[in-house]
Amino acid sequence: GVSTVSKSKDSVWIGWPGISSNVLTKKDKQDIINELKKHGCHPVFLNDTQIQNYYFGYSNTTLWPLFHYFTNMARYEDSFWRSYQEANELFCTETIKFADESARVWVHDYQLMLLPKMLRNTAPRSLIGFFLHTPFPSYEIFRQLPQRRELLEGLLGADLVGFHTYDYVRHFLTSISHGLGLENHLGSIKHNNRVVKADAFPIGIDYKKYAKNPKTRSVKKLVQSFDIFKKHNKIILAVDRADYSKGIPARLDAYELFLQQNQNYHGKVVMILLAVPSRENVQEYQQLRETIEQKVSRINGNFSTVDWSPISYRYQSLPFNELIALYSMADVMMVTPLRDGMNLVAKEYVASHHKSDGVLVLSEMAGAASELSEAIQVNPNDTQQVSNALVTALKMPAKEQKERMRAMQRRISTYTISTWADDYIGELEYSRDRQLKQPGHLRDTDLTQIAKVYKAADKRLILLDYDGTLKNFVASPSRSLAHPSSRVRRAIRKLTDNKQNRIIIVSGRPKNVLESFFETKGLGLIAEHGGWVFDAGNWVKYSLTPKRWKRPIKSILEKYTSRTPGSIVEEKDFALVWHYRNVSPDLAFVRKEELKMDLQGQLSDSEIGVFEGNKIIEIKPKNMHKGAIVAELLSQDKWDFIMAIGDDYTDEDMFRALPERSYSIRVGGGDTAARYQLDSVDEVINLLANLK
Ligand code: ADQ
Repeated sequence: GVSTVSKSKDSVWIGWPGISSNVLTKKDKQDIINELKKHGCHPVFLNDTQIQNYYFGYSNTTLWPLFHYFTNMARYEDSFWRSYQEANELFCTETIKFADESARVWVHDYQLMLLPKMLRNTAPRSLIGFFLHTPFPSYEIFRQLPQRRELLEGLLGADLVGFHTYDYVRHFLTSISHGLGLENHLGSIKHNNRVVKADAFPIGIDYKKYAKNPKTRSVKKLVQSFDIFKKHNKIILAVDRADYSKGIPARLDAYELFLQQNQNYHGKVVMILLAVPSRENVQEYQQLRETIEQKVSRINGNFSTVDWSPISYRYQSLPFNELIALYSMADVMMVTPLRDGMNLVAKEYVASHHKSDGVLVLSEMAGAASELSEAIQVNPNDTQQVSNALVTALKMPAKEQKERMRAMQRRISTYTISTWADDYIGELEYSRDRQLKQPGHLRDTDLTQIAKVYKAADKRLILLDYDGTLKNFVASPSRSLAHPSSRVRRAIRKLTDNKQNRIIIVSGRPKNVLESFFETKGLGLIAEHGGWVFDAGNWVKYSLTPKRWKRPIKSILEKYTSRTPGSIVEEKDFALVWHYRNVSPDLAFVRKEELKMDLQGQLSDSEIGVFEGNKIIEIKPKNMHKGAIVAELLSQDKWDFIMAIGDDYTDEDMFRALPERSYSIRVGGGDTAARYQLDSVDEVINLLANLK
C-alpha cells in the first residue's frame, strides 16, 4: 500500500481492496470508494489478470522467493513483469490524485518497487519514502533478477529507502554500486541531481496493546477454556503465516527429534501449531500445506497415547483475543523462520508476558534476532540445535526467564510501531533539507546573472573540461565511445562563431583525440592537462619534463592490469593512466590503494606525481596541470567575462588559478574551489546553449 500525509495532516491509505474488478459494476466500485473514504482509504482496482500476474505472479512467485533466498522457486515470466509495471502505474495514477507538491508519500513493500520513480516523474518535488518489509538479499541473489536495474532505479525515485536491519541496507548499497555503478557516502547516494538516503528502521509493535490485553476479562476467560492444554503439559507455541520462508517443516523435524531423544517429556508437552492460510493460489503454498499436514500426522501417529497428542494443529486465522490468550499461556514460543524480514510474532509474544515468564526460541535468520539477543537463538537448519534449544527452554529456571524477558521487553517497549513511524517520517522530512543543502547549486537567478554579464562583456574566456563535463563517462577511454553529442557540438560551434569569445577545451585527453572531436576552426584545445596547446592551427608542446620515467611505471601498471580484470592502461605523450571503471568496485578499491602505494614508493622525490581522478589513477609530471596553463591564458589578454567548468581534481587546479570574479562551476558533488555547482552534463549543455 501507499500512505500519503500532506501538510494539512490529512492522510489517506491507498491499496488494493482484495477483490477482482471483473466482478464489480461501476456502481459497486463507487460504493467501495465511498465506503473506504470514511476510513481514510482509497482503492486501486485490479482485474483477474493483474491479480494473477502481478500479485500472485511477479510479487509472490518472483520477488518473494528470491528475496527470501529461495532461488529455485523464483519464476521469471514476461507476463508477470508486464503486469507488475501496469499495476505500479495504476497505483501511481491513484496516488497522484491525492499527493500535491507538499505531500509526503510513503510507499510500502516489494509489490511497489517501481512506484517511487513513477511518482518522482509526475510530481518531482514531493517527498517520497519507501519501506521494504522483507529482507533485501545479497547482490549475488538479487542480480539473478532480469529486471534488477529497473527495480533499483524505481527505488531511487524515493528520498528515503528504509529496511528492517543494517544488513539489508548493506546489501542494497552493494547492489546499487554493482548494478548501477553508483557509489554511496554513509548511505547517501547521489542520483539524478538528488540525494537518496538508505537506512535501517526496525519495525516495532503496538506494545501497550499486547501488554494490556492478557489482563482483560475476555482473554482470561479464554485462557481458562484452554486449560485442557495446560493441565499436565507445558505449552510450546508456534504461530505463522503458512509460508515456506517460516520454516514450519524444519521445525516439525526438530520437534520430532526432540520427542525421540527425550522420552521423559512424553505426555508432558504439547506443541500448538497455528498456520494462517496465505497465498493459496500459488502452487508452492498448496504443497507446503500438504507437507506440514503429513508431518503433523506422522508425529501424532507415532507418539500419541490414549490421553495425549504431541501436536495440536490448526490451519486457520485466529481471532485476536484467542491469539493473545495463547501467547500469554505459552511456556515456550518457537519462531524459527528460514528467512524473515523482521518477524512480529516474536515481539508480540514477548510483549504479552507481563509476568516475564516464558522463553523465546528464535531463528537467527529473522530480522528480529538483532534486537532480541536474549532469546535462545538457533540456526533453523540445525535440527539437533533446535531440539536442544527446546530442552534448554523447558528447563530454564524462572529467574533466568525473567531476566531475559525483562531485557527484551525494555527494548521493544521503547521502540514501538509509532516511534518507528515517527522516526521514519522525521528522517523523510529531513530529506527536504538534505536536497536543499547541496553546496551552491546554480539557481535560476544565477543563470540570469551569468547571461547578463556575458551579454555585456566584450572579451570572454570560456574554459571547458571534456569528460564528465561535456560528455558523460563511458565504459572505456576509446575515441569512438567518447565522441561528443551533436547537441554539444552545436552549442560549441555557436559560441566559437561569436568573435568576442575565446572558447578552449581543456582536457587530459591526447591531442589527436581532441582534434577529432570538434571542428577546430576558432576553437582552442589544450590536451594532456596542458602538455599540448593547439594554437593558430598548430600543436605546441608545453611540457619540458623528459619522458624517460614512463617505461618502469608502465610495467608496474601492466602487472596490476593482468591481476585486475576489467582494468586497462592508457599511454599518452606525457602521462600514463590506469583506468578501473569496469572493475568490480570492491576489487578496484583494494587494487588502487595497493597501486598508489607501489607508485608512490617508486616516484618519491621525483617531478612525477600520482593523481587520483574519476575511476582512474594518472601518473604525470607535477608541473603539468590546468592551473599553470590558465595562468598563462590570463596573462595574454584582459578578459571581462571568465567562465570555467569542470568535474574533477584536475579542474580544481584551474578553478584555483582564476580571479575571484570568474564564474567557476563544478559538475557533481564533493569539495571544490568553484563558486557554483551543477549536477550533470545535461545541465552544462543547457547553460552553454542559453548563452547569447
Ligand atoms: P509476515 O510475513 O506476515 O510480515 P510477521 O511479521 O510475523 O510476518 O507478521 C504476522 C502478523 O500476523 C503478526 O502481527 C501476527 O500477530 C498476525 N498473525 C499471525 N498469526 C495469526 C493468526 N493465527 N491469527 C491472527 N493473526 C495472526 C511481513 C514480513 C515480516 C515483517 C512484517 C512487518 O515477512 O518479516 O516483520 O512484514 O514488516
